[in-house]
Amino acid sequence: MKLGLGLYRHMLDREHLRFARQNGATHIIVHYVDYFHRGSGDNPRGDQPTGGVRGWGYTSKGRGYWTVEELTEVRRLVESEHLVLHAIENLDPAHWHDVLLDGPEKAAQLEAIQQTVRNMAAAGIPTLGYNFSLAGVYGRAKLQRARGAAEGLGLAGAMDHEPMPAGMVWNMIYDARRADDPAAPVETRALCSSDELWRRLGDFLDAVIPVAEEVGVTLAAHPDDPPLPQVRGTPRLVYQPRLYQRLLDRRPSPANQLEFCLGTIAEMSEGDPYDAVETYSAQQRISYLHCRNVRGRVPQYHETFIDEGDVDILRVLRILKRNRFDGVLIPDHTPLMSCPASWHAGMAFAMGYLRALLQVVDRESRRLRV
Ligand SMILES: [Mn+2]
Repeated sequence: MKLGLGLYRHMLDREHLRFARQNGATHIIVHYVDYFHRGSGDNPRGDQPTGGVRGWGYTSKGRGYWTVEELTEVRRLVESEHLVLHAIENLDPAHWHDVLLDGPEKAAQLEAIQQTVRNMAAAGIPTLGYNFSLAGVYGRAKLQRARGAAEGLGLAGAMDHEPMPAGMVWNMIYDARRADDPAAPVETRALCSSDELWRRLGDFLDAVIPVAEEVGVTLAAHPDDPPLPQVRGTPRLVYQPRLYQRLLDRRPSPANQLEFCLGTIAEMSEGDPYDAVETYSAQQRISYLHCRNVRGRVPQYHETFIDEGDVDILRVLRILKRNRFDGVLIPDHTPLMSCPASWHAGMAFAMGYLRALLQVVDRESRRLRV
């Protein structure tokens, strides 16, 4: 098991990479889509993206895929600080909105994603994390319920389910002209049935997994956060632990893996996080883990510091070790600490805790072997 740190795009610099190393990280996961860019003024840069009425802001198409040159530049930067780039996390909604929405550009966008996967292989980046979701990460409230009244995200019962405006998907605006028109309709292609969304996921896997297999890239699926069956009138795919199996079984392949989000799994109304870790790590289906803790389940939960929630992280790491999980763990997000560097302090605390527990399970397994 390897310890990593996730960095947002605006953190791609030497200072943040050194911060990762100083925390004991050997691996880096990069969010290459910028959630803190134009029009995302509600996303303060020192926190995880939270989002207001414009979601996580605007995104623009560019070439429609990521080039070998730009991806190589990211890998080289990470390696220049003696770290390994394990994954790019999340596709740009501007590159695949019609794959999610089954819109007119779907065929061209599936080809563009195939190109991105080939370019990742050429750039030496082994993993693509993605979240096949229409509404995306939406609707969580800021709550002061973590230890010491620290602010974290969660759900406190009812959520606003206002439909997405046309031009928005995955909680980002891909078509500003339509989304900013006060008279524009809602995104009707997002208001589909659950079966239809599974069909769209199947089309995506059928198009992308063979290319990923061929070039040696792994796709890793994040579950729906928050894990509710519907958000903003749109269906969701993986909102119970057992639905991860449905995603894997839809296209069995070594390239079809999971970006296993422990916090989201623990928030789900059914199932048990230890069983889920056991089930998917025993199948060798986990590429990397988001390690975060929570208290409660939907529709009443809040994110906590990593050592104070419902999940016994040591128990999770022992299961992973027993099943010979050899992927990467990263902290996911943390509550904000009361200091001038809230994000850094929260991450440093989570990294220190994870590093200590990793040393414990490593020593335990060595003792068992002698
Ligand atoms: Mn996560």
